[in-house]
Order: sequence, then C-alpha cells, then structure tokens
Amino acid sequence: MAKHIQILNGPNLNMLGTREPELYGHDTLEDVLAQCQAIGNELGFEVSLKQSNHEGQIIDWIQDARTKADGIIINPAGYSHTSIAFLDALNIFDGPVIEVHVSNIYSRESFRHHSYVSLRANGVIAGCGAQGYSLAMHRMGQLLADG
Ligand code: CA2
Repeated sequence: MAKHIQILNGPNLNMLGTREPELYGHDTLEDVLAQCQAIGNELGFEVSLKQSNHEGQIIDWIQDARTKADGIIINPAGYSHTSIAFLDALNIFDGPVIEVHVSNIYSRESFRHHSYVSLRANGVIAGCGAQGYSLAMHRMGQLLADG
C-alpha cells in the first residue's frame, strides 16, 4: 500500500492566493494540492490536504494521522507561535514532520521568529512561497524512503 502524506494548514490559509500576494504569492491551496499530488504520483505517495481555522480541529487531524498517515507536512500559520497543544499532538505522532511557512517568518515581526512546532519538526522551510510545500514533499519522500 502506498505511503500517505498528510498536509495540514492552519487559520487563514484558506485565503492563500486571494489576498496579500506580496507576502503569500498567487497560488491557492488547491494549486498547492495539485502540485503536491503531482510530486506524490512521481514518488509513489498518496497525498491529502486539509485546512481549518480551528485549533482543536487541527489537533484532531494530527491525532488521526497517527493511524492514517506516514508523514505530516504542516503550516500551523498563527498557531505556530502560540500553540503548545499543537506541539503536544505532534509529539505523539511517530513519523516525520516538516513545517512549512510560505513567508519568511524571520524577516517579519519578532513574535513570528519563534515556533513551538519547530521543536518537533524534522525540517522547517520558510520564505519559499507556496513552492515550500513542494520542497517539503521531496524532503518527506527522502525521509520516508530512509525509513
Ligand atoms: O508564512 C506563513 O506561511 C505563515 O504560517 C502564515 C500565517 C502567519 O501567521 C505565520 O506567521 C506565517 C498567516 C496565514 C495567513 O494566510 C493568509 C494568506 C493569504 C492572505 C491572507 C492571509
């Protein structure tokens, strides 16, 4: 059975590609899913993508991933900087976790420079636009192949 990569997105990322293109670019989450599925097809992985504006919903999806996914790519959005609960949920997921930020959080306000999720992430990609998700897919492919 093909390995499954779960892509999770936090609050306001449903607006990706529709507002603030100078910060977040023009690609929508639908575009991101299409790009990641194309890479998944090449690498032999199943890919699914979810977005929620609600912290508890994303925590439920992280918990579900324990039995349904081999790796998690997550853009925790604003919860990166506040949510110990995201960190706790990711800490009980056994597979690799890659954190993605579309914008360069290190060139923005200082409150964005710290991410609780980074304490758990196997890798972090920031400031590469929506392409960051594709880069994360390739890295995830490598981590899952390495076992
Ligand atoms: O750069 C990222 O991907 C962020 O995770 C995006 C979050 C922000 O709070 C993080 O510090 C960095 C904000 C998501 C808002 O997404 C929008 C996308 C398009 C238009 C408006 C908001």
